[in-house]
Amino acid sequence: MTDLTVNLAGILVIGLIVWWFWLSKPKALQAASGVIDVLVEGGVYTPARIEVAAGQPVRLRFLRKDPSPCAEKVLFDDLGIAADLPIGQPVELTISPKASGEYAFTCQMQMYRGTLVVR
Ligand SMILES: [Cu+2]
Repeated sequence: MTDLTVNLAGILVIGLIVWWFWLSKPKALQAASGVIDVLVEGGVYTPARIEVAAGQPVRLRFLRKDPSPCAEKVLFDDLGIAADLPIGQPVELTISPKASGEYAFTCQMQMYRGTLVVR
């Protein structure tokens, strides 16, 4: 009986973590011009959804405040871009997406998740 309770509690916690990291909706949408600041803190990129125009280079400046090793890299898998993010030091990436579409950017464990929307 006690084991069952513990298991149920564990499942509940896992469910909350899944919801928080994978299912909660991105909060922000931002049109691009110049440099876009992306804050890396508290398990989310802010903004987590960034809209840019196709064929134009976009500069994203990541500022990591989260000391967790989870946040130490940002990866744009589909674009072949990866960068280390030192704590408290802005890291600027210039990205030139050619084709429109949605490009995910994540930490190396895919807990931080964002989307670059190219139109
Ligand atoms: Cu991570």
